[in-house]
Amino acid sequence: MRNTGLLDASGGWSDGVYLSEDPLLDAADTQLNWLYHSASLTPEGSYDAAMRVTVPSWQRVGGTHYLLFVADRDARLAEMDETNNVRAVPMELSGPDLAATEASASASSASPGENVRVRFTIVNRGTVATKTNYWWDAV
Ligand SMILES: [Ca+2]
Ligand SMILES: [Ca+2]
Repeated sequence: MRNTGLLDASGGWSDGVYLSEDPLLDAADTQLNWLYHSASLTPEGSYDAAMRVTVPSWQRVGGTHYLLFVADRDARLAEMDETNNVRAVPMELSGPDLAATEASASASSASPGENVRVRFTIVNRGTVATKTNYWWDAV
């Protein structure tokens, strides 16, 4: 993060890291972590920050997502320019992809109360294994 204004930035603010499906910060994005600053930052002063973030297990996967690095995430600091506070970095989110690939029934017609034997095949067409060992399929 860098202070490109003319005055010292002080008074405390926090930066955030968000996961987004687009490069813009909005209410749909998920905050992954944040960092509070209480030290002053002189003009052209900067600091490096490192943290660990976890992609939520319920996050929709597939396609390009973005990590959004947001200075002064809750706009506590009055700045010369409020439009340059977000840096978006693209990130591919991969996951499993269950697909029903084959299905058949022992009869093509049946009446109520009658038993029919059915078979089906589920394939993981995704790029990573499922994170859980159990789920329910239904016919
Ligand atoms: Ca967004
Ligand atoms: Ca700014």
